[in-house]
Amino acid sequence: MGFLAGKRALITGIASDRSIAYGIAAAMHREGAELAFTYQNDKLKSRVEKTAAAFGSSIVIHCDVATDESIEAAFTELGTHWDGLDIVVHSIAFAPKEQLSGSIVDNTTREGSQIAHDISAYSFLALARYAKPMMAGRNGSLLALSYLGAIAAIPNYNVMGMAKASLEASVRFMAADLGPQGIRVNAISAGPIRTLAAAGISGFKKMLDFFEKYAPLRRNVTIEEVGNTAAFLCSDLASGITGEITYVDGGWNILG
Ligand code: 0WD
Repeated sequence: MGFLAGKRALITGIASDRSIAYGIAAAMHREGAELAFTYQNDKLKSRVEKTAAAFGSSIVIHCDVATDESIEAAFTELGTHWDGLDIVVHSIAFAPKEQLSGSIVDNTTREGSQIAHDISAYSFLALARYAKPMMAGRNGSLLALSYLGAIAAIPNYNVMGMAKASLEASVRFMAADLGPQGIRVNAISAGPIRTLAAAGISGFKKMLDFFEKYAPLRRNVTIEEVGNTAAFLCSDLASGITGEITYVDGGWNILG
């Protein structure tokens, strides 16, 4: 029996089978969790349906985290399938592409900053608010995905670094807020992985090469490795861990 047997997990942020959320879904499925999925728009619907089917799920729900209405409707729909929820995975980020290169001071617009923070940071808190009633009394777990740009000035990551810093602060505040109700809140800070979202960051290929050359493990990490860590953090094996940012980056963040 897997270590997530009996757990129900809602997975957001699948855009392809290269998505980090796909690796997380695979690991959670392997460990015995029941899964439900959200998709952002009609373009992604059939792809997410296929993924869901591959992991034995038929629960595929629309959720664009840009609006509270969409989030609320998604949890209402989830409630028609499940009477409780143990895990929510937030694997979502977005900033307009032109915000992710060059001078942060010259290029970051007020609107670009608002969008990046809204979709990439605030939405984690918004998901938690609507998930909370379904998670009551179940030792639930919320998980978000972050990146080193939250704490270091990585070239071109720019406004997304600001948003990830906000996301990591949210993890700590949410953990303090929800801990008394038995809900844990954590994030994984993953090393660079070639996904659709990553393609929007200029110089990304160079970053992958750099990691391979200099990270302590001398290679890049995989969505399977992030998935395994996510499964652990959201399981009862990690019952004493909350408010933490766990690095799955081949050790890159320890380098001076
Ligand atoms: O190197 C990487 N790929 C890293 C990614 C390193 C460290 C962290 N991360 C983070 C990302 O910042 C993000 O938070 O992992 C998370 C997942 O990213 P991913 O797996 O790299 O990217 P992708 O496969 O593109 O999935 C992200 C998805 C979106 O995909 P696209 O490419 O279509 O923008 O986030 C979803 C969307 O499906 N998304 C939304 N979902 C609901 N509502 C929204 C939205 N408004 N906006 C984007």
